[in-house]
Amino acid sequence: MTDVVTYTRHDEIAVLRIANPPVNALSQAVRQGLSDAMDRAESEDGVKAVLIVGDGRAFIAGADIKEFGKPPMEPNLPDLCTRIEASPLLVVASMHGVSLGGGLEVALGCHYRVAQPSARVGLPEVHLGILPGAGGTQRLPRLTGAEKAVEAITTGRHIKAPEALELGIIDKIEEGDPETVGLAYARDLLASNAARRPVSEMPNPQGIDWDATHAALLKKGRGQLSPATAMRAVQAASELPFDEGIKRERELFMDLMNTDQRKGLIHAFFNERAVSNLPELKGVAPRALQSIGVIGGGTMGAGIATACLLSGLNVVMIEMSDDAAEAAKGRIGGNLAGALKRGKINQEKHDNLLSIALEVSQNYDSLKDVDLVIEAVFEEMDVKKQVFAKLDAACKPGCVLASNTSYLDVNEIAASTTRPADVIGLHFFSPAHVMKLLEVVVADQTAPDVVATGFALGKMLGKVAVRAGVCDGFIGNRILSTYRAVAGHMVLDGASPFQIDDALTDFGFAMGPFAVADLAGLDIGWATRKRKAATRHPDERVPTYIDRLCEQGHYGQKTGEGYYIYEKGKRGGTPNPKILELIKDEQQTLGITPRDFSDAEIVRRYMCAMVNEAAEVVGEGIARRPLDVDMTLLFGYGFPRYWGGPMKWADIQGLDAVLADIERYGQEDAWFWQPAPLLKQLVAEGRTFDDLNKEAA
Ligand code: HSC
Repeated sequence: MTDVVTYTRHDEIAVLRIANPPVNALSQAVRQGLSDAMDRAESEDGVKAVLIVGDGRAFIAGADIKEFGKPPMEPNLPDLCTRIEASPLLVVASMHGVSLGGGLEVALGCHYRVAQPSARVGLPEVHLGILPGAGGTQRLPRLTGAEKAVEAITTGRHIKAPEALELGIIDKIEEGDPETVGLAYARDLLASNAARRPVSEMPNPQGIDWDATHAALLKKGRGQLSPATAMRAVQAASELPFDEGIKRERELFMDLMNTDQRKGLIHAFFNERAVSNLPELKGVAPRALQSIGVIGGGTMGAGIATACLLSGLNVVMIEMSDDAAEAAKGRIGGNLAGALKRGKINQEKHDNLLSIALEVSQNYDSLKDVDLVIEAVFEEMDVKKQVFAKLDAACKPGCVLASNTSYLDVNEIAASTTRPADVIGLHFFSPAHVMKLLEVVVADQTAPDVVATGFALGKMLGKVAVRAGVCDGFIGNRILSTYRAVAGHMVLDGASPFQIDDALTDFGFAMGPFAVADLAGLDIGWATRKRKAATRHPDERVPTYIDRLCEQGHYGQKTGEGYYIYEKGKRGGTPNPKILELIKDEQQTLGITPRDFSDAEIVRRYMCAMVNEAAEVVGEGIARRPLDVDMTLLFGYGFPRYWGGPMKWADIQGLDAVLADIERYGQEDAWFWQPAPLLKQLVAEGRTFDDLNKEAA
């Protein structure tokens, strides 16, 4: 027996308790412990039933993800589930907290399942790029039917106990200590002479239209393989005897295990958690946070206020006039109505948030008691400085003064106050109550506990907070401007914006760069180009064909015309033929003979530009670790999660191959394609970005 599984006798019942904190993952020691304990229960006189329970906060959260990619160790999980199910004893699972992945599969290997009312179950393996590989795809559909199993397995969603009961996944809900509840249930079953009930012996579920479902899943997954592959395993449950179905599940599981997508998704899983673990913040307590000031009630300010309200913080919003205050209240009200509609809050909470937790004022004195204030006014340094001078005068000592600037110099903003140590950048992404990313921008003099407070706020709001240093655009927007630029270069050289958007959505991006530009408003890029024109390097290639469209008052989605034409009532747009004409004119003016691009070349150039700039950002310390870049792009820029982020993508391609391509592109445009020193160094040393992540851990 191992330490992580204990065995105790309660008359006729042997209790197997798993204690492998924090979430009872099924490590080799746990699997061995369960297997040994089953042997012991079966060999001891008088044992008639086995009860499996978990210690701490969960029954079992699944296979131990840290073991993936390492040589397999016996006993393997599918065999363990089969072994439990084949026991001549009556086997019961008493589930609390979460029973996920292999955890639910162990429970499905038991003959009966009782759960706490608050318990949740699920098979979330597809989010890790794999499928339930310990019989889940074969046993679950025998209980729920194929359609419900496909839905549960391909979404990986957590199912609450009442629904799990309705679906037949569990047999009973009972509140109380899980061991006490499980023992009582096992005793009842023994008293009523209940038979062993192996799910594998239940009839095959009826089939559904497998091919149509497979096609729909591929489309919905935007290139992600695991949901559609998992569906094929459920199909096997419907069409094959149990043992053959298990074999098919194993084959499909191994296929997925060997994919880059599995590596990318597991990288995302661990680093989504690691990103907020900053060595410099160990032992640094954040300042108290109860009430938040928000300056400016536009889309961004209203989104920030909504996020704070929904997380239980009081909000004081400052606006400049009665009309602006009313409009701000309206925006927040609209956001909260959305939360009400989606069932995130009830009517009473909605009303209280608007009438009690929110105060909209035109007077900075109303901020005197707030703990942290976030400025979300017009993106202009002078305007920001004026606001910070007022905040400096109005806010109490120790109040954190934050700017939501997306690219301005936070050091300069901080220097305009008498308390630069209290000043920080908190860069939200629009809509701020929806988007998960928060860049915590640390200026030269920002105090450590102010940084810790930025991360604490991120956690309270359910955001993925990433530490960034000060530079134009911080981590995300700085990298964005580089890969956006290479898309422009490819248009000048012959790829159409529509081909580029399609190639990148096929790669897995939520949207291509030109559709994004339409959404953001073409006037924004136009203004930036005008502002930067005077200081632009002579070798920098900047397409200006789109300015002709802006001059005619077409700014993208908001005016109905941009790269695409948008018809009222229709989702998405259709390519605007004018664009190709404008591009042709510019190519002629510049003397460019357009050439063909393959989709693969488009993706490669786009990704190489992204990785090269990201390596600069890490090399300069703007991002501390490559994983900070990966999480920024995943949670703020629609980067496909199954690639893990641009740095993980580069590691998977091989950094030497990425560098070689950058150097080759540099033969055409030496100004743009300058290999980042960090990239060159890693290639010379034979190391990867992930090595840097590990060294920083
Ligand atoms: C699986 O089960 C595969 C099987 O179907 C088949 C295998 C067959 C193999 C066949 C071979 C022939 N493992 O999230 P938190 C850590 S795949 C290891 O902050 P919360 C986590 O990293 C698995 N570690 O807490 C963190 O560590 P840190 C399917 C795991 O309360 C700590 O626990 N299961 C782990 O917000 C706390 O986590 C899943 O996908 C695991 N399985 O959420 C479930 N799970 O403190 C994944 C967690 O060092 N887990 N950790 O940072 C979750 O969804 C969430 O962690 C919970 C807890 C909801 C469990």
